[in-house]
Formats: sequence, structure tokens, C-alpha cells
Amino acid sequence: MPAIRARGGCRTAAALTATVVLLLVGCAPSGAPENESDAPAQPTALGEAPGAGIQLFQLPWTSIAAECEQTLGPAGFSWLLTSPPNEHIRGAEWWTSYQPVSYQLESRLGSRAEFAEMVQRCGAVGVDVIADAVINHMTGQDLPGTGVAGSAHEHYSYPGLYGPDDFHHCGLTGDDDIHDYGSREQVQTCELVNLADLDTASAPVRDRIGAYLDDLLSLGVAGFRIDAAKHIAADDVAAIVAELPEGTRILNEVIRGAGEPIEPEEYTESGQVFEFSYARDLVQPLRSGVWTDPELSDPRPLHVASDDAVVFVDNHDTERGEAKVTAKMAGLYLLANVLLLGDDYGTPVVYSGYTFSDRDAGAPADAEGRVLPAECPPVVENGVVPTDDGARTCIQSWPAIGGMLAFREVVGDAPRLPGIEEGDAYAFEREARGVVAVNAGHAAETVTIPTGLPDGEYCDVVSGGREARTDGGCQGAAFTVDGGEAVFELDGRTAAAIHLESRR
Ligand code: ARE
Ligand code: CA
Repeated sequence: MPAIRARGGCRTAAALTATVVLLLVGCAPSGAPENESDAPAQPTALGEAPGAGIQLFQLPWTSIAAECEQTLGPAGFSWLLTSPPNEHIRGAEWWTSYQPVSYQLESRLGSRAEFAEMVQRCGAVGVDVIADAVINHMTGQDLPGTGVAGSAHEHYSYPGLYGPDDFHHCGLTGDDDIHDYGSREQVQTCELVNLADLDTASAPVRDRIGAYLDDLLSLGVAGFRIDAAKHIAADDVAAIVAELPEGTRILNEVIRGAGEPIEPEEYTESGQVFEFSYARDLVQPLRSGVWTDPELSDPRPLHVASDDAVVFVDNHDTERGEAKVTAKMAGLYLLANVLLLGDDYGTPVVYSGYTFSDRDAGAPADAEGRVLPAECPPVVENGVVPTDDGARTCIQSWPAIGGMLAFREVVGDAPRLPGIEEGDAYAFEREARGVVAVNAGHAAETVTIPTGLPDGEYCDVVSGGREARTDGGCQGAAFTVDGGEAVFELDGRTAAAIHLESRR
């Protein structure tokens, strides 16, 4: 059961439960010295933390290339997720990207050559590119039209690519749309919001999808987000993925829906899945100020195993829908992202989009519909998000993000230990390697947590960033570990994190 570690750490926790807790909190077995300051927990052999990623929503390829060099590489991101790169319907809404017309790499975000150059430039600074692959469906337009690269399309007819026989026509609902997420057959063979649903069991369809993905791989992408994977039978996804080179990264979008028959677990055979439960659980304490640890087991309840999970605070859908904490609440959003990156569960991906007041509004574009280039300043004050519509949120430029990516490198796979709650504040340790503290309330709060970090003064990487230590001082705040306890005095809606290598 989820436990908050009581003051006094090991002894109290060990008294509470069994060996599992003993192992988790790294307590000495009985007979060995119990006093933490006498016998600090020894860091175990360090495995790497999964590399963190960033979703760059509706950002043109030329801008992403510059962003990799200026911000993402230096901050320490290991991968990024693009919006869909292939030809799609015309229109000013962002979601035109999710209605494929052909598999030409020409979109409102840029050309094939620009895409290829971006992959190269990002790779050169250590950032892999994952492309958003829309392979469940084609367009949802009832009337004929032309795509952004000039290809003609009709509903169920995409010359040179697909014809009516390549689609499911489910015949289960009056309009062939999905009406009941409780029906597996509807979800996978009817139409998601009128989008022509590809017959992914058919060999020619699989071949065409495979050729598209191979084309992207030939340009150097590391893998794919499989859009609407829930709507493709897990066996079909697995069959498509089986034809791709070993090591191709697959991130399946399978939203965990209460009581639905199709579960994310079915898709872990072909890759990772976005774990929507994680995002839902993460922000609850931030809103309520009531902290409980997540169940520190693997898997966590209602979550896929950590290695299978991609975790996030929000994405382009949830920031327009279910997410309770988004860039619109910049203070809490900062805290949520610190908690995300400080955790030992899953592969985290932060989200960078643009401000909007209309959910459908596309990113600012030129007269031809091409999305305008946009660059983030390399550094922006923590928690500052512009409010004018269309402005990029640029959270990758917050010092806290680079600071937390450095934190991840230092703590590696050290387990997360049960945390300490103090009013609206909360702190947890990554065993003997780092500590994260957040204060969700508006008033200042002090939280004290036993830690295996050596005594000393530590520079905070949330306010100080990746290079938190300066000659003899700290770029941002400093916190002390004394007598085996770290003390965090936090202003309202602020966070802090210290690690072994941020000690002055
Ligand atoms: C647009 C218009 C529609 C129109 C359609 C066709 O909004 O009115 O009928 O075009 O002309 C995005 C937008 C849609 C947009 C679509 C195509 O969000 O508004 O439709 O692009 O342009 C389900 C799916 C999940 C999906 C979400 C949105 O399971 O896969 O719905 N998410 C991905 C992307 C989206 C994208 C698509 C799929 C389509 O991330 O951005 O749509 O490519 C419960 C269930 C979930 C369900 C959710 C919402 O939580 O558990 O499974 O998610 O409800 O219905
Ligand atoms: Ca389908």
C-alpha cells in the first residue's frame, strides 16, 4: 500500500511492513548499525535512467533542428517526438496533421529535405528523432479535396496508395463510426471520428505502411509514435513492427480507458505504451495538497511495467482535454514536470506546444498554410509561459528542465524511496543519490527528509539548472544536508532538487 515515510526514516518504515520496504528504503538489516548518520546507505551499482524525451508539437523541421543545437542537446534530452511528417489535408487547424492524404514527406511543418536535415542535425547533438506515425486511418473528409502537397483525395480513395477495398467498413453502427469504446470490434474496425479506417490485417495495406515507415527510417529516425494504436488490433501492430529493423523504437498511443476491453498491456509486445494512468495520478496531489506516495512497486497498480511505460504530464490531446495541470498553470506545471523527471518509473517525455484559446487553432502559419518557424530562447525563467495565442511554451528552456535531466544522469536507476509529507509540501529521495522536494501550496513550507546523501551544502538544480554549481557558490538556491537530514525551505509553488554531484 502507498506509504509516506515517517520522520526517522528506516526504523519507522521497517516497523511498518516487511522485507520489501526494508529493501526499498535501503535500511540496514537488524543487527547492523541502524543510525543513518553512522551508516549512510551505500549507493548501489548505477544503471542508467531511461533517456528523457520532448514532444515538440507542431514545430517546423527547421526550427526543431535549431532547437536541438541550441537547447535540447545542451539540456540533455536524448530524443524528441515530432508531429506527423507526411502529407495531410489542407486547413488551418492543428489536427489536419492527423488526416493523411499520402506518405510523401511534405507537410505544413516542412519538406522531406528539411525533415532529413533535422534528423541529421539533431542526431549530431545526441538527440534521436521519433516521428508520429498516423497509420490507423486516412482522412475523415466526406468531400474530395487535395492535400498540402497537391495529392488528390476522396474519402476511401487515395490515388496510387489506397482504394475502397483497403478500408474497414465495419457495418456495426449506422454511420460506421465508433460509438461504444466497450466494443473491441467497434474500436478497431469502425471509424474514429469519421477517419477512413485502414484494414491493417490486409497484406497490401501492411506493405504500404511498412514502406512508409522504412522510408522514414532511411532518413535516420529512431522510431515511431503509433497514433491511435488502440484502434489497430495489437496483432496488426506487432506484424507491422516485426518487419522493421531490430531496435526501432515504438511508442504506442493506447489511452487507458476505465472499463474498456482494449488495454495498453496488449501492446507492450511491440514496444512501449504511453501510460495515461501515470499522468492522472501525478497531478492529483498537486491539486489537492494531499500527498500519498505512488505504490513504489513495478508495475505500479493500473500501470504497465516501468520499462514499458512512456510517461508525461500532458500531451497535445490532454492539454486540450483531460489534463488537470498544463502550461496554463505554469507554477504547478513546473512542479509536475520536476516530479515526472525525478521519478524512477517509465521513460519521461515533456511537452512543448503553444498557447491557445481555441482548441482547434493551429500554430501561426503563413499565407500558404506553412507553420511559421519559431525558436525558443535558450533560457527562460522557470514557470514562465507566454500568454499570447500562438506563442511557444518553451518549457525546455526552463533551467529546471536541464537541471532535472542532469539529476536523472546522476541518480541513474537508484530506486525512489517512500516520501515525507509536510503540509502541502512533499519530498522523496532517489536512494543515496538525490532528493526532490515540492511545495504545492501558496504559503512557504519547510520539509525535512532523512537522506543517504553525505552531509554538506548542495546547489539546487531546479533554480540553478544543469550547471547549478558555480565557483564556490550556487547558480540558484542552496540546501543543507546535516546529520543525515536534508532541509528544504520552499516558497509557495516552488520545487527543489539536489544530487550527489550538486554538492558544493
Ligand atoms: C477532426 C475533428 C472531428 C472530425 C475529424 C474528421 O475534430 O470532428 O470528425 O477531424 O474530419 C486529432 C483531433 C481530432 C481530429 C483528428 C483528425 O483530436 O479532433 O478530428 O485529429 O484530424 C481517442 C483515441 C485516441 C485519439 C483521441 C483524440 O483512442 O487515439 O481519441 N488520439 C490520437 C491523437 C489525436 C488525433 C487522433 C488520434 C486521430 O493524439 O490528436 O485526433 O489521428 C476515451 C478513450 C480514448 C479516446 C478518448 C477521446 O478516453 O479511452 O481512447 O481517445 O476517450 O475520445
Ligand atoms: Ca482501425
